[in-house]
Amino acid sequence: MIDTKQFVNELLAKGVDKIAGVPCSFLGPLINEAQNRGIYEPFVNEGDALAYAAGAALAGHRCAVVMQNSGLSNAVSPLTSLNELFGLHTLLIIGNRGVDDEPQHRIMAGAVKPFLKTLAIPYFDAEDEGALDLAWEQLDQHCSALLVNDRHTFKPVPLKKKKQAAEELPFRAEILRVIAGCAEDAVIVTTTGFTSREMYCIQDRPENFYMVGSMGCLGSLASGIAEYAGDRKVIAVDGDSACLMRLGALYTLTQRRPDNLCYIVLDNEANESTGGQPNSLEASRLFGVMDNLFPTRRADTAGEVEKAVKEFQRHPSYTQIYVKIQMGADKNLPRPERELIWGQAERFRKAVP
Ligand SMILES: Cc1ncc(C[n+]2csc(CCOP(=O)(O)OP(=O)(O)O)c2C)c(N)n1
Repeated sequence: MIDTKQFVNELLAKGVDKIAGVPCSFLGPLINEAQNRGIYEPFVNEGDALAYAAGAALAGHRCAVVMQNSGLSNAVSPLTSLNELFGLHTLLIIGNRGVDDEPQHRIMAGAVKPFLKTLAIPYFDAEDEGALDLAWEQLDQHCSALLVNDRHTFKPVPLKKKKQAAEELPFRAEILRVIAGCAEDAVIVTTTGFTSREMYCIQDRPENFYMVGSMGCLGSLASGIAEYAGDRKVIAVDGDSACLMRLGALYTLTQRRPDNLCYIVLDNEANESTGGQPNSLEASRLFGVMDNLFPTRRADTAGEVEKAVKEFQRHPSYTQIYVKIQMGADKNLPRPERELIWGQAERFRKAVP
């Protein structure tokens, strides 16, 4: 186990000013420690964090970038054609979710090391003796990576300034319950993390599709289903961080705006599924962004969500709903079984011809 405070002290001593990135639950303590010290820079996409680090390097400063191995794919373009190309070498700290972990991590978990090798990015297992020093030495020549292979690698650090729970806001599960209750035969697609896990617990059915990986792709996935599934209505439930990760997809979605699609964003201003890390420096402006792209219904209670979804069911036309929620989920929230995830595309296709 790595002493998280000492690790951050060592980073600072080496000249790192900031730790930028997108969270992974394996990196929770490290991000908490950085946030407690005011040196965490939240980004909504791993590639953006790398580009920021490149900018900092151009200005003579150094940032480390944190990400999950699933986020490496978002990071490849700036990693190879910005940070590496121009010698703006950056230390990556990668939460390396494992092969035997949840199904969505299997391929990337096995691919990370060969992939980094192909890119000529040296990597080190974070818990190995002297790993940080070795990775740091490489920065003269390359970007380099520390792989964090376990959720217990970093010693836990509590977050000092937890956000105040806004008691009047609904919880995610309350909203999902009303959506499930008025879905009728509509398809329900849910985003990465707690949203899919909660929907699975509330009401599992073959017409549900749990998009457990590919964070940020829900709107495009839902649009593909809606446009090819005839009159079948589609209700998509996204998270704010996931929506922000590929905000460009929302632009396209609002241009396509299939009549049979209702796209709902639940905004808790955080990455709750990986530990509640913030996704922005200030209060969310996502409603304004959504509303600018397409007139968006703001629903403040479960009852208002129900009303809006029922209206969509009665008179299908592209509908966008924004719901401000508070963080909070069952500590022992089950996950859909692996067999279900492996087989869910087949199950869905049979149920939604
Ligand atoms: C590309 C990528 N980066 C990071 C992750 C790790 N991750 C899984 S869920 C999640 C947070 C999602 O936040 P949000 O969409 O706001 O939903 P919430 O968890 O708050 O319900 C993150 C960062 C991931 N799965 N994929």
